[in-house]
Amino acid sequence: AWKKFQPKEFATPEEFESEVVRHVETTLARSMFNCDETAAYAATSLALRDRLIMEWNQTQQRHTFADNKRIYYLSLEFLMGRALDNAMLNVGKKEVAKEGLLDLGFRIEDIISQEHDAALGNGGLGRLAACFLDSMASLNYPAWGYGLRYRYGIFKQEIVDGYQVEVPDYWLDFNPWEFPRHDIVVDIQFFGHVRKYEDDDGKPISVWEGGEIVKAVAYDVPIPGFKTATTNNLRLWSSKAASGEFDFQKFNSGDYESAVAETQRAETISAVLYPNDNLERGKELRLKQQYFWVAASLYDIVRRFKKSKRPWNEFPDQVAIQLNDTHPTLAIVELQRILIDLEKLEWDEAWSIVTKTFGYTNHTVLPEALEKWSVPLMQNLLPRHLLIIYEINLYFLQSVERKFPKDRDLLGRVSIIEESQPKMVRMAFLAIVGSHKVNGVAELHSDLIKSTIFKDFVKVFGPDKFTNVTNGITPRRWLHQANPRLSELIASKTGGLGYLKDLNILNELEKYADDKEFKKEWAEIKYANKVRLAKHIKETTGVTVNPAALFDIQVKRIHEYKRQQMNIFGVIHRYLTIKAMTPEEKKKLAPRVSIFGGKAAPGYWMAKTIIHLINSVGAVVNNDKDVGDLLKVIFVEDYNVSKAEIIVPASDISEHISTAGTEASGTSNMKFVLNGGLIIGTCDGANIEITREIGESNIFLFGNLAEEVEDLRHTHNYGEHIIDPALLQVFAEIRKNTFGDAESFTALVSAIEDHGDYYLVSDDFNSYIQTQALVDEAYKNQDEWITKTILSVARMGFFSSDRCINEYAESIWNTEPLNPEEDK
Ligand code: 26W
Repeated sequence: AWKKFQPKEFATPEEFESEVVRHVETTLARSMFNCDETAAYAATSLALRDRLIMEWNQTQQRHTFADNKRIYYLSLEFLMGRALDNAMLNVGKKEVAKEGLLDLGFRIEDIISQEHDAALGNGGLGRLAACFLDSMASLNYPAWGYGLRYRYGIFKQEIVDGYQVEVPDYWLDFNPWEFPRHDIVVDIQFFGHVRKYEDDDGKPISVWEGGEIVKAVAYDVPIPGFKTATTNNLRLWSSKAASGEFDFQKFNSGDYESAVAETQRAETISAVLYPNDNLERGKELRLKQQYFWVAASLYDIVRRFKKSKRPWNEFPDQVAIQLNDTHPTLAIVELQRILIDLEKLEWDEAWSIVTKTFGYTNHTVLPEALEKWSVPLMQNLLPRHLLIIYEINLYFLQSVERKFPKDRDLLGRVSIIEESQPKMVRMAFLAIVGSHKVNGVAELHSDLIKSTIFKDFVKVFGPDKFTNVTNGITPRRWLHQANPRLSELIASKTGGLGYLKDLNILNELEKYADDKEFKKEWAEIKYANKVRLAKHIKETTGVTVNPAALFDIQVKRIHEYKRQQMNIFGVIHRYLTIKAMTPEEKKKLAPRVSIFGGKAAPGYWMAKTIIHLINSVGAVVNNDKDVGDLLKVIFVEDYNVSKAEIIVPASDISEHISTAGTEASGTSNMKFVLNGGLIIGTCDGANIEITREIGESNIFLFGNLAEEVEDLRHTHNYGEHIIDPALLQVFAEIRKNTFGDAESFTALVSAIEDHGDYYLVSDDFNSYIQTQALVDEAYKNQDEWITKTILSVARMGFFSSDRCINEYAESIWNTEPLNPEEDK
C-alpha cells in the first residue's frame, strides 16, 4: 500500500510561492532570474492545478462509488474564457496567491492577463454552457460537459481602417488547463455502406461496413466548483488519423503526399470552430464534426454505464443527456444505433430508452438558424444513421396518423424529412421526437416556439412536453471575479460571500437603497470600473473618454436582429442634435460615450458594414471640436469573455434592443444589471423577466411588441411604408458623405428604405430616440439613478445559473446533487 499524495494546502503565501518557484525551476526548466510574466503565469497555473487535480480525482471516485444518475451536457461550444482567476477564486486561494506573487515581484492582475481566453464558442449559447458547468460543479451535481477541442477557437478580430479583419486564434501553444488522455481513444467511422441480412432466427440485421476511421482522443479540463470539493470534468475530443503519423504503406510506395494528406484530413475535423452564430450553412465538415463528437461522447457514456452492469432499461435512470440546441441531435440516432445494432435490443425497447434519456434546448427561432442536413449528404457520410432516421420518422408519422387520421397536411408539416429538392433532415424535429422534454430559454421564447415553429408538435405531443427554463449566469465569474470591489461591498453587508451560492440573498441590499454612505461607496466603485475601461479604451484606440460621462454599451455578436444599426443611427441623430445646440443647451446635456463591441461572422456582409459605419462615425464625431466630451463613439476590438469582464462592470446603461420576438433570451442583459448598470431594451427575451423582477421603474423599455411584428412586416411589404422622419435625417447625413463614402453604407439604408425593413428599425426609431432622451434626463439625477441600480441588483437573484440548473435538474433531468462529505 502506498501513502496518498497530499497536495499543498497553500495555507500561507510562502507555501504558494515555493510551489511557483518549484514549477519555474523544474517543470519549466527556467531560472527565477529570468522569470518573466509568461513564465510566472505558467508556474502559478501549474501550482494551482496540482491542487485541482486531486479534488478532481476524488470527485470522480466519489461519483463512481455513489453511481448516481449523471448529467451529460453536449455542446459544440464552451466559451470558457480564462481559467486561472476563476480557479483561484473557486478554491479560495486568490489572496494567498496574490501575496505570494507580490513577494516574487509580480502583480496578480498582470499574471492573470497573460492567459489566452479559451474561446471555443461564438456567443450566448457557448457562454451559457460555460456558466452551466460552473453551476453544476458549485451545486455538486455529478455532471460532464462534452465538446470539441478546436485547435482554432473563434477568430481574433482586428479593426483595420474601420473594417473587421479576421485573424486565426491558435490558442493551444501552452494550455495548463487541459490533460490529454492518450489512453482514451475512440474509433469513429464515416462513409461506407449498410449490409442487410437475416440472422438464424430470421431477424433482420444491419451492419455498417467500410468507409474510413478517424480517432477521437480525449482531453480533459477540470471544472472546479465554488467553495466545494466538487471538481467536475469537461471532456473535449480531438481528431487524429487512425493510421498514426502517416500511412507507411503509401509512404514506402512513394506516395508521400497522399500519406500526409490523410493525416491532415483527419485532423481537420477538430481544427476550427465554425464562426457563424445563428446561421446554418450545411457544410459537410460541420456534419462530420457533429457526428465525430457525438459518437465519441456516446461511446464514453455507454462504456461508463456498462461498468455498473445494470440492465439496459435502467439507462435513463443513470444517464441524462441535454442537447444544447440541435447541433448534437445525431446523438439520438447514435444511441438508437448502439442499442439495436450493437446491443441487439428490440426497436421499441431501445427507442423508449432513447427518448427518456434526452432533453433538447432550443436557443433560437430565426428560420435561417434552424439546422437542416441534405439527405444525399447524410446518405454518403452516415448511411446507417439515415436509415434509422427514416425508420424513426416512419413510426412517428404512423403514430401521428393514428391520432389525427383526417389531417393529411399535418403529416407533411411534422415530418422529419422535408420533401424538398434535395430532401432535407429537419434536425429540430428529430430532436423533439427523440427527447422527453423540449425547453426554450426565456418565458416569451418558450411561448413563441409553442405558437410558431413547433406549433404542430404541441398538438401531437401535448403541451407538457414543452417547458421553459429561463437562462441564468454564474455570479462567481460575472460579479465576484469581474467586479471584486462590488462583490466585497455586497459581502460586507450580507454576511460574507454566501450570497454567491444563494443569489436571492442580494435582496438584503434593498435596505441600503437610500443609505447615503452605502450609495457613495457604490458610486465610487462604478466610477473606478469606468476608469478601468477608459484606460483600456485609451490604450487600445488612443481615444480619451471622460469617466464621468454616461457609458452607453452594446456588446454582443453583430447581427441585424440585435439592431446595432439602430444604435449607431441613434448616435448619428444625437450628433446632429448636438451640432444644432446652443452653448446653453449643450451645458444641460449629459456627456455620453457610446461603446460598441462584437464580432461579425466572416461571411456576413451586412454585419461587417455595421462595424464599418460605427468606426466611420467614431472617426468623425471623436474629432469634432463642436462636440468635445459630449459624445464619443468607441468600437472595442475583439470582444470576448475577458474583455467582457472589464466592460460589463463599467456600464451605466446597456442596450438590448433586438426586434421583439427575435432574441431568445439574452444573457449579457443579466450581467449588466447584476453589476449595477441599467438597461435600455425592447420587450424581448429575458428583458421581460428582468423587468418583472426589478420593477418597471428601473428599466427603459421601448418599441413595438412581439405580437405586433408580423402585422408591421406585412404593412411594409403590402401597404404604405413610411420611414421615420428623424431616421430620414440620419440617412440624408450619411448621403452627404459626412462619414466617408456614402456608397459603402447603401446596403444598410436600403434594407430599411427599399427592402421592407424586416427588423423594424424605422418603426421603433422614434420610441428609441425618445427613450434615450429619458435616459439623459434620469442620469442627471445621480442620486435616484444610484438607488435604481441598487434596487435592481438586489432583485437579480432569480438570474443565477444555479437557479436555472436546479430547474433543469428537477423538471428535465430528474436528478439530485451528490454532496461531498463536507463543503469547504
Ligand atoms: C448552425 C448555426 C448556429 C450556430 C449557433 C445556429 C444557432 C446557434 C446558436 C443557437 C445561437 C445562439 O447562440 N443563440 C443564443 O443563445 C443564448 C443562450 O440561450 C440566448 O441567450 C440568445 O438569445 C440566443 O441568441
